[in-house]
Amino acid sequence: MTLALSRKALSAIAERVDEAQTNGRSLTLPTEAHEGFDMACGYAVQDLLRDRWKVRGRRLVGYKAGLTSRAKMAQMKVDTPTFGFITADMAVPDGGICPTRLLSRPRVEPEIAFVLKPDIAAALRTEADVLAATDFIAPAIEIIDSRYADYKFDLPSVVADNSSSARYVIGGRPRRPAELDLRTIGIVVVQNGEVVGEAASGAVLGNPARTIIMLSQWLEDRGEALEGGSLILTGGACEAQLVSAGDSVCARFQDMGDVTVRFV
Ligand code: OOG
Ligand code: MG
Repeated sequence: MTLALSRKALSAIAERVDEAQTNGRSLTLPTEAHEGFDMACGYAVQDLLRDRWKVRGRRLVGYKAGLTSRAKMAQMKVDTPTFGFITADMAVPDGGICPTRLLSRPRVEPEIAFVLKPDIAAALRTEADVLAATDFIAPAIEIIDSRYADYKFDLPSVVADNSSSARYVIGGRPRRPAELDLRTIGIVVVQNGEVVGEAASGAVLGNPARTIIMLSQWLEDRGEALEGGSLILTGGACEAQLVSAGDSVCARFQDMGDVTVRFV
């Protein structure tokens, strides 16, 4: 496939995104700076970013999907889910502390996380395939960040910014898939003692397992395959909330326990 930008131009963008992510700096949108920057360019930058991370020894542990719920699509004014990669060093322990110094505009969102079994089928096409391939499901808070100044947002640029990934907290009480009805888990987000978000797990594509089907298909289309053991964040179930130093956030998941994080 021919891309609208040269490999050199895409590498230069990946370098700038990497620098902004590492140091909490702001960038202009690639779509404003480069004529023709589209989704294919966004994913090409994301791949280059992943290569840079690997060279630095950052360990990839799985994937994130974004914009999989109506609430998130409406909040960000888009209608297409996106994907990204997550690494071991993005994890914050449950009940732990998340420094904000290297984040630009952190936001939190509650997500259902899946951890796949070590050996899984090459392609997961149905909900039953996903559940059979799942080791356990855990509640999560994703801490997203955008490196683009003034909250500017468009899909190709966000994809180049690894779908706004920054940190994640996995916690609560992990459950086996057979113990849950993934369409109806109640989720409440509490920030500094106030309820700021509510959803049912089915807000994510009717059933967050469908995120994994989409992810599996997306990987297959690009000649890759979902790896056994992957951790997958299935997408925010309700609107993301801005956070800053001093905030405490707790996401309460029905029958799955709480996930908490404090920002400093
Ligand atoms: C894009 C990332 C979206 C989700 O769960 O919907 C995402 C953004 O909102 O900046 O992670
Ligand atoms: Mg998310």
